[in-house]
Amino acid sequence: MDVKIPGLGDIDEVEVIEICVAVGDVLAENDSIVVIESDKASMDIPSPAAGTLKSLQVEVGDRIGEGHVIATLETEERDDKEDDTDDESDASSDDKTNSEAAEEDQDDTEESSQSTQTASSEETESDSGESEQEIEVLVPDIGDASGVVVIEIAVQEGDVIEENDLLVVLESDKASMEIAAEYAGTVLEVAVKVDEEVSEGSLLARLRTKGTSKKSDDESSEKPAEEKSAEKSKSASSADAKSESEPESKAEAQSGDDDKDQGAASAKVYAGPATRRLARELGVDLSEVKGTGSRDRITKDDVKDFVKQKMQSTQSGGNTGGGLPQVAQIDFTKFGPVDMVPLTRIQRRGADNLHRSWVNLPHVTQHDETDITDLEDFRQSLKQEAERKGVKITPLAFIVKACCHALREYPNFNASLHADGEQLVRKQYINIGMAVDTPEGLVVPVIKAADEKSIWQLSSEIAELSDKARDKKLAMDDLQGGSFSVSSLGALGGTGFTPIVNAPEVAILGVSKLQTKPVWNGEAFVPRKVLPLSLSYDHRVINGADGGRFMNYLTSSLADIRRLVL
Ligand code: CAO
Repeated sequence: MDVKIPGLGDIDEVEVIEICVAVGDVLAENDSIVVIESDKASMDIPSPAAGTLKSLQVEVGDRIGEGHVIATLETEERDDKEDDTDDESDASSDDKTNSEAAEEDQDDTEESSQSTQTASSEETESDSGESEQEIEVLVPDIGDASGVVVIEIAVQEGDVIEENDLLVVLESDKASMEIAAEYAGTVLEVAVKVDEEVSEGSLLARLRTKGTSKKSDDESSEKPAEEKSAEKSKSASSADAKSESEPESKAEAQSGDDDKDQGAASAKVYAGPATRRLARELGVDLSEVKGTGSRDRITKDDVKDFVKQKMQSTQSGGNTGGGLPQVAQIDFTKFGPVDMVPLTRIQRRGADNLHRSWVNLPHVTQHDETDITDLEDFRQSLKQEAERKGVKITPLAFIVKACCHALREYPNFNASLHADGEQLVRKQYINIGMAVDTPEGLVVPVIKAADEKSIWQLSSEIAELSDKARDKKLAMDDLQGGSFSVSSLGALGGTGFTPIVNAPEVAILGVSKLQTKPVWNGEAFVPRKVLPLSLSYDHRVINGADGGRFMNYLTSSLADIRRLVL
């Protein structure tokens, strides 16, 4: 099937400005093949059917007219027909149908372009003696396009505009078109909104003009009235891609209020409709994209490259707009032999989570110590009973229990900052995440409803979850729903560390190794078992005084565990 340039209305020649496909590509119906541009509009030429691109008959820069064959497509329908050698005539009639369709397109365009109109009220004379006219700017001939949407409005009511100033930009499936003012004057009304769907003849705006445009004056001296009216309409509503490519146009050069400037700025972007559509879908601001097409036109590939670059710089922790400098990539083999050890999936995911938390949350860590001599005496006294029950009881169960009490007392620690940054989501449940060191990396299973569990239950659940974590038997549910976390390095050592908050939680308690220390009791130094604690929190939610209060509550609960039954 030959793909041809469809009817172009009153345009004789267009330039091929972008080739969107390559020979051999498998195309879906309506995939863009090329983008053409006239002095009035740029337009995608879509594939009329699904198929494989057999050849391309044009290059960027070619100037071609209506009916020109731009590509040959092998459609599935055609394949079937080629298999059936008796049916060659069907294949040629297929082509004929295509060219007939193009002719029909052209007929439609010509017919509707004649019906384009700009209605005007009667001419009046202003106080200064100058003639004034009220002009209605209507959507012009938009060919067979459907679903034409207003994508930009460059003026607002009361604006004083010059001839050729941009008024609105429309976009259909096939083209974007700029509607410019034919006359200098004042905007009386903008009758549409961004994203509104319009069709041929819809009212876009009303203008009060001062006299007639220079162009119309010139034309009026040589053309009959009806012709003048039709051409005036076309001009006022011209799909003027020229102003996309020529930033010196009046609309763009004009300075004025902010809205207007914004409209003009976006009009400066030189890109075709498919590119604009893609940019909108991906949330890309085209004014940030550098065009590599002819005359710096932004192509679809430019938009994709822009997104790719953004993604890569985010993933590599590069300059993401947050001003984070990239860590230098160094070839360490220059300094000696190295081993490359792949990270486990858990390590990679953990690294992502920790990095995300670290860069997004302003962390503060507060350190304190608590005397858990009595707690330890009590724990030791439970050992035999624990053995009978088959439960190993460590300080961690008491620490989790004390945290639950502190979280009830200070609910802001058992919360998350809402995505809108304006609300705190306080959780009524208390689920404690527990950092577990496994050969595969760090995992954080969650003790659900920890506040409702006894020391025995907490002890057995801590052991059960850490065994499951090390045996890789945790279910998804075991890893979800935490509202506060505890990370205990007590069995390993250390006097304090900075745990990273497990966002979107807002706080985490780090536990280091208890040590027997001499503690002054008012009369003498006595040996006491002292446990170091480190509380990290999201400073957007919790301030230092809150942190201090939470820590005091926690240390006094652990120092005298009778408080946990209060
Ligand atoms: N001080 C001194 N001894 C401690 C202690 C502390 N703070 N906490 C625990 N211990 C003791 C225990 O009592 C136990 O001794 P006994 O066998 O004599 O009773 C021993 O250390 C081993 O305890 P454990 O580690 O088996 O059990 P736990 O309940 O203390 O901790 C778990 C369980 C899963 C938290 C732990 O095994 C673990 O994996 N910790 C590492 C967490 C981690 O990697 N955090 C860093 C994350 S990055 O922020």
